[in-house]
Amino acid sequence: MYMQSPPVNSLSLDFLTEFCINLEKLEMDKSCRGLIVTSSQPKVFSAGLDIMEMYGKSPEHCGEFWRAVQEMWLKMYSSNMATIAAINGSSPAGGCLMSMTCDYRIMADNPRYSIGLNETQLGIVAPFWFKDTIINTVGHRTAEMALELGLLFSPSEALKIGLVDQVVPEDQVLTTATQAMTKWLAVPDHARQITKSLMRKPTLDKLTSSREADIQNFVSFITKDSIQKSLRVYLEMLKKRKG
Ligand code: CO8
Repeated sequence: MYMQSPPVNSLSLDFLTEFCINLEKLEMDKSCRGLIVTSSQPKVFSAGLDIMEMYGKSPEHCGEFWRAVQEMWLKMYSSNMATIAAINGSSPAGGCLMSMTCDYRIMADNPRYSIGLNETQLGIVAPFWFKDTIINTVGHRTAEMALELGLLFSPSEALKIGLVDQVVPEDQVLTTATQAMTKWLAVPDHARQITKSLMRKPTLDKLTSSREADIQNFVSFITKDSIQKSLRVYLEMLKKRKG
């Protein structure tokens, strides 16, 4: 699946809705056993959640948006398909989350690209299921430090802490992903799927059983004046950096 939402594949409500519809189609297609997610945008895998969906929006809109973010995570993290993220560009915050929902991550070896959960740098807090996902990926201590400091890692640093599984030259990301997929698909589907569920179900169940409360938490947090101010400052910084 190629993500194609210029300029930076930010995860807007529309984008997430379409992403989930396509994912569901593939999930129901019994002939599709594996999914490689990549970006057709140069330099960026995904810039994470679309900040404009959280800035200056009504509580109702924020709630609808957050439900779509939850849905993407739930569908990806529980997918029956073998999933590989071919990370051919930067992947901050929600982009990092999306890649962590996959079974395997391959990143382009370009020191200008970065990946990580940088939420605290924006003055916002990654919710418990973002935290659980990164703990499941890199372990508790590394996750704690990465989350508190809002660290973005270069590909080689990400490889070192296990945030990605392989770093390869930029032009080999997709071919390497295809080779890796062969390995994942060599395992009988039912055995791989049940094992994946054993590993991930407790984490998935936590959100499934508290979706509404999580939406309420998000809405009351993100609509606070102080948080809106942090988002404004961050957006201005993004524009300034560009200039
Ligand atoms: N949302 C909306 N717009 C964005 C975003 C975004 N996440 N990222 C970039 N843009 C915009 C820029 O403002 C710019 O807009 P314009 O053209 O109008 O000036 C345009 O996209 C292009 O951006 P850049 O010029 O910066 O593009 P580059 O190729 O130079 O850089 C990067 C690409 C590295 C992706 C860079 O844009 C970047 O660092 N973006 C910010 C990434 C980020 O911090 N995302 C965090 C989003 S929050 C999240 O995902 C989890 C939130 C959890 C919520 C918890 C609350 C309780």
